[in-house]
Amino acid sequence: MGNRTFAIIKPDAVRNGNTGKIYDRILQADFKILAAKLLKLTKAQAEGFYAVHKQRPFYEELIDFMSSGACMILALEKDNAVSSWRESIGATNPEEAAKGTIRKDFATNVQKNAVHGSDSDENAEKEIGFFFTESELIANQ
Ligand code: IDP
Ligand code: MG
Repeated sequence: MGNRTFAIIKPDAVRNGNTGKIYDRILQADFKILAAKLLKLTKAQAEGFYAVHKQRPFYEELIDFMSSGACMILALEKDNAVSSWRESIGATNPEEAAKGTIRKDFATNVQKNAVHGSDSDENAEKEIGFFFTESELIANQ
């Protein structure tokens, strides 16, 4: 069993029809999908998930955006899953994201940046636990 990370295909990417293409990137990078759920976040869920950013100037707009439409939420497994997924998605701002990264190819701007990725093993476990029960991680059983 490898490490786990948490990913979201954000509302901009789902709306633009990029879910399948982003799934391909996930599978091409050898991640195992432990669980996946299509979910429209409530404002309260988005606020809870991004509570760490509460003081940032973009927080309110981020909550509105993240609760504006369906998200595909995913628990992923791979050796060094957190750093490997961060490498696959690229920098927060797509203008700074490396060539071939998901954000470079699918993001609209720094807010509507197509995907989320956990930033540490500790946060990955917290984020997976925020949206999934252990028994929902069915590929793990
Ligand atoms: P990350 O998603 O690359 O880890 P964070 O700094 O954790 O980046 O920010 C969380 C999310 O908040 C980003 O993915 C993006 O959607 C949004 N965000 C970050 N910085 C800005 C900004 O300067 N303006 C608007 N939205 C931002
Ligand atoms: Mg972050």
